[in-house]
Amino acid sequence: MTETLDTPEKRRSALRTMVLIREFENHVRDRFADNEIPGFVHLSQGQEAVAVGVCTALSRDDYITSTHRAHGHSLAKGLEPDRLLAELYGKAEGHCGGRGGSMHVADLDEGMLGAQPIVGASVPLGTGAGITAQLSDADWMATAFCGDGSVAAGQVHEAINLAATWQLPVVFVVENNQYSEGMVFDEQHNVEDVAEMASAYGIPGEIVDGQDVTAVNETMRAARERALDGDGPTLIEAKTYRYRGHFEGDEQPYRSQEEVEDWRENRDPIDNYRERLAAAGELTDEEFEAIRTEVKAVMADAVEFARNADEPAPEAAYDDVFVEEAPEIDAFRERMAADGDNGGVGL
Ligand SMILES: Cc1ncc(C[n+]2csc(CCOP(=O)(O)OP(=O)(O)O)c2C)c(N)n1
Ligand SMILES: [Mg+2]
Repeated sequence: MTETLDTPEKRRSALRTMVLIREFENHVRDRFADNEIPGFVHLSQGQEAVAVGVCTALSRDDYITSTHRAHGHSLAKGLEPDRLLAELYGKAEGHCGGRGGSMHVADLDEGMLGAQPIVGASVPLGTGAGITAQLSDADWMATAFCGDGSVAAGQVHEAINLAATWQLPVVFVVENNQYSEGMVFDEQHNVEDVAEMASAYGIPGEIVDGQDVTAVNETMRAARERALDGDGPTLIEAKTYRYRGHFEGDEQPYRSQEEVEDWRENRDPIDNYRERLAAAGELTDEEFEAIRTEVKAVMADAVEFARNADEPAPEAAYDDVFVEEAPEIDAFRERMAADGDNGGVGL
């Protein structure tokens, strides 16, 4: 990771990750339709270049925060498809022991701070990670993914404003897929581009073609460098499109299937990148088929893994809910008691 896509090998690897995300979500679509996966799922097919372009620009130590549409971000950041799928199945081997599912998956070791089903909540979480980075003089930064719908939520403005004012090492990536559930972008916003909003916080706002993995990677690398240099946040608006409904089962009365087909036919991030690599003489049809075959085998194994994984023990529902030991809080209590003042804090 932290890569410029500057060699054929790295470019093929980025293509493979996009194919993996597409294939992962094909399985989620089908297994959800079969009632094998509980809850709700939101697919990101069509948006793969944003996840991969951003995450190839990050180091393993950098953190991301995500939304209800988190499968692509999670895989691009390095979560393994078998454990991610097991999490969606609610199994003990999943990243959160099966307690999170699609909309709450997190893996701190891989720098995935969590999917947030509350629209907009990924943004203050990213700002919080930025505060930690700044206070601890860290050499990592945070990236908060959010959707175009989320920028109408108050907490998003508070969090970006704070990050800008304190020059935190955070990048805000708004995936503008033009819809917020069934609401079209211009029914919800009085600006043409989300990037315009950046001027309200005094930070750069960049618009990037979210169907072009190279462009996303370049924009993200520059923003990350700026963040790590102490120059504060950037707001990146990636123009993109989701092929599936808002959730699986959405009948999509708010858009035509011709519109969806047009994006699939003409602006597909995988097809376009594949064609670009082929035109540069870096990818034959056989090599692409080999990528697809390998990814299909990985996913067949992942499905088997998820299906056969153990159900969590009922008592595991209480794991990670309460803090067992909190030396910082104990020390704080003692300090307050010694001062004879609890500072109004009800501890
Ligand atoms: C605070 C809050 N309000 C409403 C919802 C219901 N809801 C879930 S996703 C969504 C739309 C989000 O749109 P956007 O931010 O553009 O993300 P996208 O679904 O397009 O990826 C809404 C309104 C919610 N989860 N949280
Ligand atoms: Mg949206």
